[in-house]
Amino acid sequence: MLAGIGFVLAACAGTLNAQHGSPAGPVAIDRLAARRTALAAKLGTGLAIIGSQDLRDLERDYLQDSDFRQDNNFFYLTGLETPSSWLVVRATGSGRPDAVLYLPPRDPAQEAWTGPKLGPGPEAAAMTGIAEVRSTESFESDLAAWLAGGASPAPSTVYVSLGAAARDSTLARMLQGYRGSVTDAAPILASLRLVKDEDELQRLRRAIQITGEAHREAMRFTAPGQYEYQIEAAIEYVFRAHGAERLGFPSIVGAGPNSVTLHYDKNRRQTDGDDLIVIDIGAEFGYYTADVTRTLPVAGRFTPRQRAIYELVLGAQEAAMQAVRPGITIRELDRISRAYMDQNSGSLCGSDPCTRYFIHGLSHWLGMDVHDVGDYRTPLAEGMVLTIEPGIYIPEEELGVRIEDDVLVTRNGYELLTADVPRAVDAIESLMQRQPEWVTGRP
Ligand SMILES: [Mn+2]
Repeated sequence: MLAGIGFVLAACAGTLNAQHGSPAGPVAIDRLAARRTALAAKLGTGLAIIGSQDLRDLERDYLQDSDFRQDNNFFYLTGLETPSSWLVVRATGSGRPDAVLYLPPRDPAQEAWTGPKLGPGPEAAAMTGIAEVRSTESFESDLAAWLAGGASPAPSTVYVSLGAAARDSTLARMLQGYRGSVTDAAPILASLRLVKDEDELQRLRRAIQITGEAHREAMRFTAPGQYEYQIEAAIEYVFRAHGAERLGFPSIVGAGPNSVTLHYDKNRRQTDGDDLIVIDIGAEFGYYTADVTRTLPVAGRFTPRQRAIYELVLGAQEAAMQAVRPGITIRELDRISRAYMDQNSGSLCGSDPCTRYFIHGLSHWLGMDVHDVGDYRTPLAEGMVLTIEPGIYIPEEELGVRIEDDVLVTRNGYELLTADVPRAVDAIESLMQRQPEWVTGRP
């Protein structure tokens, strides 16, 4: 880290955008335009204000691009990673919505530290398909004019997605004199994001592929005596080597007693040959995250007891998965999975079925957030992506099993996006006999 000498570099041309060179590439502008049109169609006579994220000040005064992640709603509608920006969208009744993008003016002194930033101008217009790009300096006066009506009728409702929470008071001040209603834009945006378009599916598929490769490496790599963090390191090496820019969530690598803690992510234990290890991981690629869990026998072979519990969980997962099709709800899938476990537990967990050890929900939506936005009462429809993840956790035996896969709802059923990550006992055991390919040696 350099010390703070106040020099100024002329900003270089080109590479004006934080996402320039992103392994995922830019979002196609026709996709972005279609998303804004879909949003406008839900606004009626309202107006939407969508804020971006601000830079994070992790190391006071030394801002770094790598700390920055754009707000999901702002990225969804603009494809931009520019901080401290606003998007305003309004329906016009003529098909094409009014959209105005506000970007901060460029700041050469700051750019000397954090690199060139996209500013207001034709380049931003070309990247987003939004013809009207202005400086954030005119945001407040423009907004006042819109709220007052100006050339067109005043909006009946203002829908707000803040992006950065810190701007709550600023926006509240700007909206002070406004006489219509102000409401949260989140439910509308969630309903749009729940059904993935082609660009989103491409990103999700890649995130899932990378996560699958990391799981296969973890199967080859894992051996007794390793620390959980060493397995975590092998996984995250594969993520980064494939261009994943972040973790979708902290990697959960929990062996033995830690396998029964649902969100254990300290990853400190030294593994033992008798352990099962629950590995729940997701690479983030181009703002979309995978979420895939496998449970392995650290020694490479399941004991008969571990195998019996594992296969019960697998059966409960299959039962739910086979039922995935448009029209069914997550609540119904959850019920199918528990009914399977009720009927197939035998005496594995004593006189009561093992279902009492299945202590979390079966599914969640997946997308830009690992627990993605969307109303859980919504019946499944083509283009939605969800996880299917039953589990059994028996603390008194230090025995936890979770199996989690990612499923795309299709017109007639589903596509298993995680099909190439071994799930059957034999497939896992045979891959565990192999040597690691990405990370050499077993520390
Ligand atoms: Mn999950």
